[in-house]
Amino acid sequence: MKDVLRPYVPEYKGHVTCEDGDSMYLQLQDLLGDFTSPCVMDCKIGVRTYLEEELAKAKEKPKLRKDMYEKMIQIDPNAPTEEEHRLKGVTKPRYMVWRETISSTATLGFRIEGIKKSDGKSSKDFKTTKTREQIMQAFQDFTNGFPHALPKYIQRLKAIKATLEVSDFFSSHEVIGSSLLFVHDKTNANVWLIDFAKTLVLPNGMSISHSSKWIVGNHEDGYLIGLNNLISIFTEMHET
Ligand code: 4IP
Ligand code: ADP
Ligand code: MN
Repeated sequence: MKDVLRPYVPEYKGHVTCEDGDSMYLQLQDLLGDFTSPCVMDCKIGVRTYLEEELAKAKEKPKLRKDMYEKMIQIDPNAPTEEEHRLKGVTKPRYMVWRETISSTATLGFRIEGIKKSDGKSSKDFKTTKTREQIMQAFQDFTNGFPHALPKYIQRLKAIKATLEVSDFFSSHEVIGSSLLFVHDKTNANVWLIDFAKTLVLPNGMSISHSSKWIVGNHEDGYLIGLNNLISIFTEMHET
């Protein structure tokens, strides 16, 4: 709330303690509050979707995730190696990297997680939406019938980019698994940064570019790679 990014995130309304006395949750502004029958899209930003610490843990003590193996074979029965088939499990980084490469995350620095249209129909069926053309098709479908949305989205994404470039919060944090939430209705369109569960302060005063290649230990997240590609794709759609 103290950073220049404040206008681009939901307002923090404090912590609430649950009746059990043990758990707490954050209260945040409802970003859909000012919309009527909104269309909503969640895009997960960045080229990496897991923490370096999760990678270190998996290397030290590989824990096999049966649930992730199951999710993997549901999409592609040939994705696991022979050994993974035998063990009926994969490590978390193995699953997360696989998800990154079958989607647009690894190449474009973002992926579509889900879309809800104004009629209430929603889809999370974007796990293999990978190419620029496939993404553009999905964005076209999302904004179809709402011509004012494209220029508003482009303008807002550019403002987000300009603000990220001067944000102390952004330069001092790695932003993993965070999303941009796109919302439009008949009259309005807006984008916000959400989901900071895996946004961590960088170790000892370190700073990252958010745009150079990630190698183990450099903490780069590729956030600006994804944002630049989003701006480029929306701009191309608007011009054609
Ligand atoms: C999910 O995979 C998402 O990547 C989750 O991220 C992630 O939670 C889950 O890890 C992983 O299983 P699918 O989307 O393929 O189901 P998000 O919550 O942002 O959607 P984390 O907490 O790592 O981001 P596990 O370890 O929670 O299962
Ligand atoms: P997680 O990914 O851990 O489930 P998120 O913070 O990404 O948690 O929230 C999940 C979904 O909830 C988002 O995709 C979005 O649709 C919705 N959401 C999150 N925060 C808000 C908010 N402040 N206002 C309205 N909807 C929100
Ligand atoms: Mn999320």
